[in-house]
Amino acid sequence: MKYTAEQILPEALAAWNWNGQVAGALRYGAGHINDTFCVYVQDEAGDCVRYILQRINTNTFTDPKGLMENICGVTGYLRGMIEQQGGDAMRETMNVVPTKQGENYYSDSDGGAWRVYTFVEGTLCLQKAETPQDFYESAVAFGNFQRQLAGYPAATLHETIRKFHDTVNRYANFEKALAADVCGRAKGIQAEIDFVTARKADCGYMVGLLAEGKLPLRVTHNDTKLNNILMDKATRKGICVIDLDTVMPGLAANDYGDSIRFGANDCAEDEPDLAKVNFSLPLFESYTKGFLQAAGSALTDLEKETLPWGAKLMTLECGIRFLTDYLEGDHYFRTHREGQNLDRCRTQFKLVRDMEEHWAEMAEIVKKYS
Ligand code: ADP
Ligand code: GN1
Ligand code: MG
Repeated sequence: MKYTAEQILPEALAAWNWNGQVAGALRYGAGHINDTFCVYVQDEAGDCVRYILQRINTNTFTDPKGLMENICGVTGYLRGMIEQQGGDAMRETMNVVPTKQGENYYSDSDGGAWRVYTFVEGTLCLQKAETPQDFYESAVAFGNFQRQLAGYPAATLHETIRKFHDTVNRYANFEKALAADVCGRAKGIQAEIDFVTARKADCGYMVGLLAEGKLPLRVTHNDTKLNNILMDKATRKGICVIDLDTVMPGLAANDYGDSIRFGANDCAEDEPDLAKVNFSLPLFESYTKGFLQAAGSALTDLEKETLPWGAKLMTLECGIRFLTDYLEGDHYFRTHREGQNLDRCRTQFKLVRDMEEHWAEMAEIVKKYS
């Protein structure tokens, strides 16, 4: 992809039959990977209808065809379940809008891939929980998502990013980036390097249990940030799980853990002032309660017992990924300022340290709701 998303946008817009006049398309959301736009269409009655148009990052997701097959498969399956239960499938799962050619995505002249979803109206997408109840509701939504997909034929899913949550592999990538030090940034980050190195053995804990056959592979979301849930504005319940690019077989504790990483604190992921970065046990408890209520009956004892490990390792892994990207010159995660990936890494490591200090309490809370 040579061009910016804005440069290709007119070509992409022309690939769909919009049900009216396109009034404009503006950047939307706060994702780190894809380019997201909101498209405003004026329909025959003069009303504005919104759509989500996204350029899939094909540097990250090299097989957009397989990825879209996953999304259509999973959302089709969920649609069946939602309808059976008398729900509204236009709001409770994503709906892909086909191109003029009837395809589920459009390949542009620059090697990019674009897709359109109907906009789920009447919802909120929070960057931070405003109350513990919000966080609880997001846990119920992610827990339900996992339970609903328990019967999905996992073998038909494409692995959209290989070794996505293989923490050992993430550690190895960090070591390679450190050895290469292409930007000469290693000299300023000795404390972070020491932090990671001291936790090398930890990186293998969950991967090891999986390899030994002690933990099962499940159909998981793999990117369970709070901003990947749409909440109903009126009821504030999590109604639609979005960002399904990384739905793949994975560990239940990783879905749980990635939510804790992002949401069990009251700071931004890239907060530069570490004094403001604190792991919150009350939020941890809210999420744990919701997740176990929704998905707990489907989990084994060891899956439940290792939930704190999921929280710690998803946080450590994400910090390692931010640090690796910083060393490599910020080519993976979208950045808006100098040093942003290093700030992101530091918040994650501070949270890991806090979790280590509260390890016994975390285990107690998980036990209470198991
Ligand atoms: P990324 O992979 O870059 O995080 P997402 O798929 O999460 O991209 O989309 C980015 C943002 O766009 C979301 O956080 C949400 O605010 C909004 N969004 C995505 N899909 C929809 C939808 N179908 N309806 C309403 N908002 C959406
Ligand atoms: C990315 O796409 P987005 O912003 O939802 C990343 C996640 C990270 C997250 C950190 C495909 O998620 O793995 O945890 O940033 N997604 C991918 O905020 O790498
Ligand atoms: Mg997202």
